[in-house]
Amino acid sequence: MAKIQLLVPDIGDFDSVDVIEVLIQEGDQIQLDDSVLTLESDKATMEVPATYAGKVSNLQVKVGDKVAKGTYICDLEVAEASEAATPVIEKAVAQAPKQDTTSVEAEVTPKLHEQTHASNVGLPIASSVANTPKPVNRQSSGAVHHATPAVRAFARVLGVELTKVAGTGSKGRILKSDIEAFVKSVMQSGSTAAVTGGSGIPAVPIIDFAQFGAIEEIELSRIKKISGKHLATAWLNIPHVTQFDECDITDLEQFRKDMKTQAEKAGVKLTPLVFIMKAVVAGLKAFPNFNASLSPDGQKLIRKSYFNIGIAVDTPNGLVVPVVRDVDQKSIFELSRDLMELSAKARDGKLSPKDLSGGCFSISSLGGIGGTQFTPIVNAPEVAIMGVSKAAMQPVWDGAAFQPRLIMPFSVSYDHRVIDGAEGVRFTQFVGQHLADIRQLLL
Ligand code: CAO
Repeated sequence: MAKIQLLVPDIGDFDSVDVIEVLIQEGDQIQLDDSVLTLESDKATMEVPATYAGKVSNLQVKVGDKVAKGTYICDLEVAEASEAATPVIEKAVAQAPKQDTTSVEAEVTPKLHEQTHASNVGLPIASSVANTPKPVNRQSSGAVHHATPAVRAFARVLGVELTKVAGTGSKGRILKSDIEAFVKSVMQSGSTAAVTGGSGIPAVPIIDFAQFGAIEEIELSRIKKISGKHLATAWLNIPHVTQFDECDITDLEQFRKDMKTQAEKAGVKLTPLVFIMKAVVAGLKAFPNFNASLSPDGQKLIRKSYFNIGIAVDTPNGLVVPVVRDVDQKSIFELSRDLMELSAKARDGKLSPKDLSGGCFSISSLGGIGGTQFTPIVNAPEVAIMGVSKAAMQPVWDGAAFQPRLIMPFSVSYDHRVIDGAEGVRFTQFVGQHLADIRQLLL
């Protein structure tokens, strides 16, 4: 038996594509051409086929990963006969990560290499010998269900698990009409047992609202679709805790007003947000766990020594989070200018991928609108986000009398795998104190 590394083949111009489905699991016996992954880019959904029949081991890829040509998917234990009969690409072998399997690549028969040169199809190789894989009963293994990407996408939209659907197409392939029939039967029976919202969670029941009155269907904007998926991913993957706090920004507000003319001369409009960005950076320096991301395997913390802050911007088409870079190195006026430019670009739909990448920590400010507190969703793979609400005058006891002070409520949601509660509240206290006395930002 040969052990073969299955890699992602050439997938066109994409160098980082989301894995939305892993259609195999360790121990599965799969057949040639069975789909092993479903990938989704902004433009298309595509399935990665297996170029060997064999037994899956050492599965490396999970839903949510990003893959590119050459990404190592898993090992396949294949029978010698199948190995010799199946096309492979030598180039792909060269790109494979160094594993035990690659060390035996030299043992691959010349015949196999000849086929490598002869073929433009397929995935990688390497070898060792063992038993012949048994044929797969894919439906019973629950791992692979024949359906085209369009049908899979359709099923996902409706929250239908393909394992529950009987395929009526050729070789049991699941057709769109099978999904429709399945949904119909679920609705008629009033059952939602087989309809899930992904990640195994129960989904909201499918209701035909038209039965209660007139309805209108409005397509979500592209931004809403993308941000919705990202928010749901973050919400499902991160154990969130939200710490509420408040700070006294009376002096900050006085300083901001004093600076108004100077700011206008510099062509910028000062809002509390730029001071908040500075205070957050001071907090990130004092509490570096907040300026970090978890490694994909969740075993390491990747701390960052740069300070780029994402700012949630409300646009007519939905929420976007452009990134202000190097906040630690910029003056208050420079930050105001960056903020004005980025929010204008966001509202005009002109943000570039660079404007949207590289953030360390995000701030969502609803302070210009209102509200007292809210629980922002961490912008994964960041580990924390600050939510800013509207400051209001409040009577504050100074030990002798009540004084009118401008109090700003804010919250910080964080990933509890990375940050403990005590550290969370120390961080909010630190940021609050720096906003209450902005002279500390000079230190
Ligand atoms: N308390 C009291 N007043 C505040 C405030 C606060 N925390 N924050 C801002 N303000 C004031 C500003 O000073 C300004 O008033 P003046 O004109 O009198 O100075 C006014 O509110 C409007 O501010 P702004 O919202 O235009 O500017 P900003 O710098 O505070 O925010 C931006 C910029 C782009 C973040 C904001 O316009 C925006 O889009 N906010 C919404 C973000 C969002 O939707 N978050 C939710 C994400 S989760 O769905």
